[in-house]
Amino acid sequence: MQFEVITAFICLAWLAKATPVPLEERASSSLNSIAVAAGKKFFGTATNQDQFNDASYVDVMLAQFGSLTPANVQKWQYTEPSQGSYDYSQGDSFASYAAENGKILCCDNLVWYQQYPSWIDSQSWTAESLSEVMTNHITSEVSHYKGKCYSWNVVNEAFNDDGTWRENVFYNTIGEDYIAQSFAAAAAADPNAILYYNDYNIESPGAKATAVENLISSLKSQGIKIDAVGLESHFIVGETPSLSQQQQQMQAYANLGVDVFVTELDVRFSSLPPTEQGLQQQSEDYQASVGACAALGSKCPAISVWDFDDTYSWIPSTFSGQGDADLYWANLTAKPALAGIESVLVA
Ligand code: 9MR
Repeated sequence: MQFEVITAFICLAWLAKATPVPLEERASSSLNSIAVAAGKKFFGTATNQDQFNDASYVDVMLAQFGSLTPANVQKWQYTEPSQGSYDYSQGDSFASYAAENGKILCCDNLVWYQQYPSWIDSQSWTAESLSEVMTNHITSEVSHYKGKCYSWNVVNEAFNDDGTWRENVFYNTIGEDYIAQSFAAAAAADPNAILYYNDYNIESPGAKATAVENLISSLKSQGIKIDAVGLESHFIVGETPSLSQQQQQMQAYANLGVDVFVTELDVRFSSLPPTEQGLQQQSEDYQASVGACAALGSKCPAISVWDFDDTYSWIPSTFSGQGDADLYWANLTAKPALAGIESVLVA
C-alpha cells in the first residue's frame, strides 16, 4: 500500500513536470505578445514543416511565437534543384501555413555557401555566367514571394572568423561584388522586404564584426539597399558575449544606418547534462541578447530563436555531445531562460 502511494506520488510529480502549460493560460501572455508590448515587431522561431504533425510542438509554437522562419525549404537547393527549373512547392506550403496561422514570414535564404544545388559545383563558370545564374535565382525567388516576406536573409555567412572573406564558389568566381549584386537583385524584385546580411560570431566587437561593418559601409556607399544585419547569436553557456558587448556592437551597426535583428538565437551547453547553476547561466546568457536588443529600441525590431524545442534543435547533429540549447526541454516544459527573457522584455 505504502509502495503504491509513493509510486502514485512520483507519477504525479513527473506529470506535473512533463505536462506543458495549457494553451489558454499561455495565450494571454505569450512571448510574442510580451515582445510586442515592449515595442518589438515580433518574437519568432525557425521551424520545419515535418515538425507540424507534432501537435504538442505546434501548440506551443502557435501560442508563443509571432513569426516563422523556414529553416530549410526556401534555400537554393530546394528552390532551384536544376538550373532554371524552380520548385517552390515546399516553400509555398510553409508560407501558406504561416499566413493561415497569422504569423509573420521571415524568408531565408538566397545566397549561402551551404545548401545550394549540386549543379553549381558540377559546372565551371566565369564571373559573368555565375552572376547571371545567381541573380536569376534571386529574381525568381524574391519575385515569387513578393509581398509575403517581411524580410529576406539575402547573403548568409560570407566571412571567416578572422574577418577575411570566406572562400566559396560565389566569392572565388565573382569576387566580393557578389554581395552587392545579390542585394541589388533582391531589392529590385521586392522593394518592400527588409533585406539583411546574416552571420554568426558578429555579435560582439572583433575582426569579423568589423568586416561586416565594412561591408555595410561599402554597400551603402555604392547606393545598394541593405536594411539590416542579422546576428545569428548561436552561443555557448558561460561563453556568451556580455550584455554590454552585445549592446556596443548592435549600436555600432545601428550607427551605420541599418537595423539589427537577432535571427537564430540559441545557447547550448558544451557538455551535458546541465546543472541547475548551468540553467541559470543559460538564462542570463539568453537575457544578454534579448536585453541588448531591448536596449537598442526600434533599431532592433525583432528576435528569433533557431527553433525552441530541444527535440528539433540543430545542435546535437552539428556539435556532438552538446545541446539543450533551446528555450524548452524536449518534453516541452520551459527552461528558466524563458521566464528570464520574458522578465527582460517586461522590464
Ligand atoms: O537548421 C538548418 C539545418 O536543418 C540544416 O541541416 C543546416 C545545414 O547547414 O542549416 C541549418 O540552418 C542554419 C542556418 O541556415 C544558418 N545558420 C546556421 C543554421 C544552423 O546550422
